[in-house]
Amino acid sequence: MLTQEQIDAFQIDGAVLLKGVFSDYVEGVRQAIEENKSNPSWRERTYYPDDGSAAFFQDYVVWDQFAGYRSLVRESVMAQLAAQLMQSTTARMFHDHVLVKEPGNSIVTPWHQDAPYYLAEATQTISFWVPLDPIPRERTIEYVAGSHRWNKHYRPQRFDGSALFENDTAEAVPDIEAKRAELEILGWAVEPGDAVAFQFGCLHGAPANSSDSRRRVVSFRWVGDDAVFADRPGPTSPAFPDIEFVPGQPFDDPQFPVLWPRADCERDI
Ligand SMILES: O=C(O)CCC(=O)C(=O)O
Repeated sequence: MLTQEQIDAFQIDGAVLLKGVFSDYVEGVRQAIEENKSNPSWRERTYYPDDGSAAFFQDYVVWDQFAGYRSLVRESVMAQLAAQLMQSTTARMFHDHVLVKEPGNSIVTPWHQDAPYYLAEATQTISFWVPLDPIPRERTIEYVAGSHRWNKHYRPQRFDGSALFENDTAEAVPDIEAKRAELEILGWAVEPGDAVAFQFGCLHGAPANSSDSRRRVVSFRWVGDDAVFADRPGPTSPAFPDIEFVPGQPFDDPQFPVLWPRADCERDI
């Protein structure tokens, strides 16, 4: 399904657009978002902007609780694409992140990397950022091409600008807006059911939703063969307080199932 150019783009740039790969799952995921908003998990973190503009709903680790998310994760080609793009023999589901910017929501997703605040550490990582609404180029997520290869873990902040870890001495994220002309910034207009696949270490950010349409997105995170438990300076985001782990040990827990190769793949041969 994937071309070598797409695999190379993911490996070299850290982000690649995949057109229409999940189109068959759009209605199910839209329905799951409504069910999820009515029944959020304990990890839900919705921002209500001070300026009174509409909410930015976020929830995490709900992929196996709502049928529309679950069928996309378990039944679509996502696990196989993850393995191919990561160049890994396995694809392990890590978690999901639901990101709904309601019409007019003024929150800009700041430039950041995901890797510094995750429970997993790996070179084989991938998120599929899956839009459920059309998003034009000027309002879509953007990436700094190649930044996953800078060998940096910048200091993580929450999307409201607050520090994620207390007393974190890591370097702050550079001022990407000021450096736009020097960097290669990637971003694509997207349609429901497209996906942008990107590495956990790739710097990314997204504009506010200045439109009168919703901007519904779910990101699905996966890791490959080389994932281990990470040592972070505080609780990770999302947090997994019930998991006892040893940093550096293989990233293995029933909450993170290996979905590629598929258990039923004999039937596909
Ligand atoms: O959609 C957004 O606003 C940000 C998404 C993001 O940071 C992610 O999926 O890691």
